[in-house]
Amino acid sequence: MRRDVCCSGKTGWRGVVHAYADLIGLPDGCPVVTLFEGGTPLVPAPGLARAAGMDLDVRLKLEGLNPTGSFKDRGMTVAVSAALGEGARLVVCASTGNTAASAAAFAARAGVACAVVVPEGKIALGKMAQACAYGARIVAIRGNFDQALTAVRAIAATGAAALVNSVNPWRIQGQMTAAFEIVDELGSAPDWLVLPVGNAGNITAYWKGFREYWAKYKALGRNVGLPRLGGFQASGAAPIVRGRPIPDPETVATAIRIGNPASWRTAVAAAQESQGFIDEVTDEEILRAYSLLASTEGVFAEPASCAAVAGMLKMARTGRLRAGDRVVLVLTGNGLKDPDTAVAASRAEIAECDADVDSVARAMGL
Ligand code: AN7
Repeated sequence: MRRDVCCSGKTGWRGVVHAYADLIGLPDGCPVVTLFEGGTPLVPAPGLARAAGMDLDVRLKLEGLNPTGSFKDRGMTVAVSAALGEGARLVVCASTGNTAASAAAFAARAGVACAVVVPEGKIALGKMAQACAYGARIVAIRGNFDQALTAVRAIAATGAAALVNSVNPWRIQGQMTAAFEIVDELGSAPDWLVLPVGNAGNITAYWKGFREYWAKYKALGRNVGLPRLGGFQASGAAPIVRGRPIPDPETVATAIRIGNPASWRTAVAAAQESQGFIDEVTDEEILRAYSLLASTEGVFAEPASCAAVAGMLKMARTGRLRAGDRVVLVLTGNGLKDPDTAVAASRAEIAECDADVDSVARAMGL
């Protein structure tokens, strides 16, 4: 099915299930719970190419512009629709924050209950605010994401609730649509797709999406190509890079503070089959990229997303990129999700002054 609108032209856009129904494959008659997610812009980033010191065509896939501010909405519309179609009364997830916000929003819209299990004290403020506002039951465990996921998997296995983490295949079906949009917009796959890796569902979904689109167009006599995938973990939470689970993951990028990714195997396969790789960036590199992105491109993405920006700069430094390469960076979450890190990482000085015109002018440096 061809989409009837361009993905950055919002007129008539009704979300990813309507746009890509044939490829997502929800059963006929399944209710569609949508907030008109997806259709996010692909914005050129010449300042990042300059920072990389190379002639690159860098584009930013702004997933932070989804309805709850992250890419999770693409998969959640499908997973919650399927759960509703199967008669679920309760959806549950483990989360570092964004999955919880998205699940809570779509559950509210579907009229089903939602419980989210999060690591206590390690959720960015905006994400917690969302889960509260959407009315989810919030369970904060004294433990990490991996332990939260183990708990909700066991609970869902009893049949008490529908699990909407990315181990639910409907999540992957929805998240594939970001790959479709990129190919629709560019006319072919980019040379590289660079993204953060946490629980590893998204890199799995992108690779499945690029492959399915390639096959679909091949059958029509057109080769849209395949990208190489560059996945980046945070150094303190880099189990795939180390080749073993990390029992106590730690990183400023709390979204990807995950020590034993559920989709580990499919993430490694995606990197290998695409002739790409999974590597790491340090918290220092992530925070430097975070400031650079906002101050040079005017794009505010949360720290985990900036692992992709830091990763692209590392790729340029280490000779992985060639002049002329077209590189898409997936900015998975909105910067407003984590205001505490924004304020802490900023060197901005706030000039306080009296309210008269002269004082204001002086404070402005005039
Ligand atoms: C902004 O919300 O795992 O590799 O529980 O929020 O598909 O896990 C979030 C993950 C990247 C990593 N960027 O994606 C959760 C959760 C942001 C994220 C990732 C997440 P995956």
